Amino acid sequence: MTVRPLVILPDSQLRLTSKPLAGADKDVRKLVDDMFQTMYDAPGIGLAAIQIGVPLRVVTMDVSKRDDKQEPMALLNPEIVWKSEEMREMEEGCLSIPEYYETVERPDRVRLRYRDIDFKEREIEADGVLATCIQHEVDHLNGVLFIDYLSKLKRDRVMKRYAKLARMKDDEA
Ligand code: GNR
Ligand code: NI
Repeated sequence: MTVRPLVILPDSQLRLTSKPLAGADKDVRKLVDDMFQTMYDAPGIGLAAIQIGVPLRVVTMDVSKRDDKQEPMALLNPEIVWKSEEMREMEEGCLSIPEYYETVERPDRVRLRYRDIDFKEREIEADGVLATCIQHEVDHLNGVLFIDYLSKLKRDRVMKRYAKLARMKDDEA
């Protein structure tokens, strides 16, 4: 198990469409292990494989509260098959856009079809934080970021700030 470096905005890998898995072999298990390690280390409540530079449709998640038992979930080839008409607003953040938070409106509930770590097909219905997180992670698999739901003005401002931070880092190196 290894903590892997996170891909940060404005890295163009974040805009890739991730590829579906054909099965869950040893390499996929290793990827999922590294993703959990990286996600808990950050810490974050979800992680898409592209955030560690792997363009595969793999998501890890754990939305359990701090003092409760951990609830690790690994989702392979996740697909949202239903979204509620009702919407909810939540403040979102992203490990690939560190220390930036904004409110995003999304469907309040979703139904998700996915494969588990044994590649068995499963379906769950989610609401609350889990529903928000699922949508945020599935977006990553399609190259979509939560800042895409903000006004162009806000998004441009964020892009500029992170481009500048990346330049400052390059200058250090
Ligand atoms: O850790 C995370 N917290 C979070 C909070 C609100 C909505 C979505 C998220 S996901 C984020 C981790 C991340 O970037 N996943 O892709
Ligand atoms: Ni994210």
